[in-house]
Amino acid sequence: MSRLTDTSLAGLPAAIRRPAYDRAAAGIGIVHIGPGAFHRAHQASYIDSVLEQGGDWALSVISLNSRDIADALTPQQGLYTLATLGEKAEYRVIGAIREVLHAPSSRAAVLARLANPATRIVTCTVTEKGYCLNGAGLLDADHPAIRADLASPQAPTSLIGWLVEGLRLRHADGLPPFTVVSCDNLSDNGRKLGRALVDFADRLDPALARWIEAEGAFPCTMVDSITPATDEALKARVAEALGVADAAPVQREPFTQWVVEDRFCNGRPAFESVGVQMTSDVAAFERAKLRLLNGPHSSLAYLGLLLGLESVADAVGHRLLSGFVERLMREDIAPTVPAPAGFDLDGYISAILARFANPGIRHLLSQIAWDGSQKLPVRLLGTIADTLAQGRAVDALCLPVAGWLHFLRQRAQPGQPKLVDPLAERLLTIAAGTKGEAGSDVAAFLALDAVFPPALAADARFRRALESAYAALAPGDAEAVARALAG
Ligand code: CS2
Repeated sequence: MSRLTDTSLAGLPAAIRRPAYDRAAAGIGIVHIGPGAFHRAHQASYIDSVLEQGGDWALSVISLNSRDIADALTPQQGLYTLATLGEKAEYRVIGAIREVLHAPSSRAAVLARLANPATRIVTCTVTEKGYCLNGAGLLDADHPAIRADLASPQAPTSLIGWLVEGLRLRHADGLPPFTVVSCDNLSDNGRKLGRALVDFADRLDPALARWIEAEGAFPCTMVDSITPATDEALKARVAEALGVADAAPVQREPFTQWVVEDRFCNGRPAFESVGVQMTSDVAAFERAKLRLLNGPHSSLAYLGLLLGLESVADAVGHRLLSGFVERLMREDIAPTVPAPAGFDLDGYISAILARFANPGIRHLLSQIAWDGSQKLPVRLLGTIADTLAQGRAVDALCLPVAGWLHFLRQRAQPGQPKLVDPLAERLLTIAAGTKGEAGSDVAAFLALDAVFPPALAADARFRRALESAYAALAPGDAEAVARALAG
């Protein structure tokens, strides 16, 4: 079967949407770092729509580690298929990516792209761990990648190192900075990234840091679209629908949302004309999404895995688990979420539950369970701290946290799948030392201040509730888990 390329576009079945613009004429104006499935399913599809209206806003995408995406997309001239899976499947070939670079093997090209006057915006999706922040959300100067980049700033490896080196080159050339747009699930993502960049630059050259601070822009954003990882089944479906082979298709649900703080320092496309919500304050959207979608997602993942379930659809099909999570959303999480103006919180919750139940996608709980140490603080622990401050009980909210602890204990057993988490080694060491006794096990985990803020860990109400939840979720005993969920 031939491969998806510019020349195969014309022969695709008529129903397949494809770039309705001259790709070769669209200049690159945006660099994206981290072109994983989420970026290609979400942001790149908005940019594809932008390009339909004209303008030099095509994407150059840069992988910082793996070369898989570059290997898959380069022979396809950056083209790939987005499958939107709802009641029926729709396929769209996205043409927004004009250049694909693997940073470790194309250093000069990456720096030239970052320093190019036509580059006006740099966006990124590198997941929570890619920011190298500490528990307080500030640059972790002890992080090995940050230490290495501070020692050789002109040979960067981390997101922060690459961005600062790109900005330094622009400063030296008398160019304006690019706007840096974080598109990861972090609260206050733009502010945190901006602070980390200024802090890093300050350690090298205070004048550069002042310039970045004064001239740069770091808008906060909220991104949302459920995007299960690409698998062989998707590749087969896409090949069948298109009649050509695509080595890098992506899949997502029909729902997609991108809320962006309107704070750009070097121009931007007319995002609002392609469905992006531009606003002066993203915080309320961000909190609603992290707490009401991602928090429940992680809860379904850890509790669902304890029950032996595999996908989100399986988990919401489990009566006790879905009842528990819905109560958690409406009764425990919602009171800590100040709704953005004109926002119907109840409707938002119902819509999320319906999205979780989408039978068109198979989203693995094991995928959502990745990187718990990075996700739990923003998804659940902030809600717990706010609930305690409001003087309300945290028993239900502690159940998914306890679920994560049991998940870690399971992963520490011989023969279990590898734990995907940047703190895997420390987590598994703690988990391997636990004895199945709630008091001492919980104490051992709570001492991990990279995950549990010390003030929260020291709160006796939290500790007691977490101990009871931990004791209630007897591992391997699905009935005990069911009893705990029933409350
Ligand atoms: C999920 C998210 O994998 C996960 O942890 O919770 O990726 C989620 O699907 C997206 O944030 C939805 O926008």
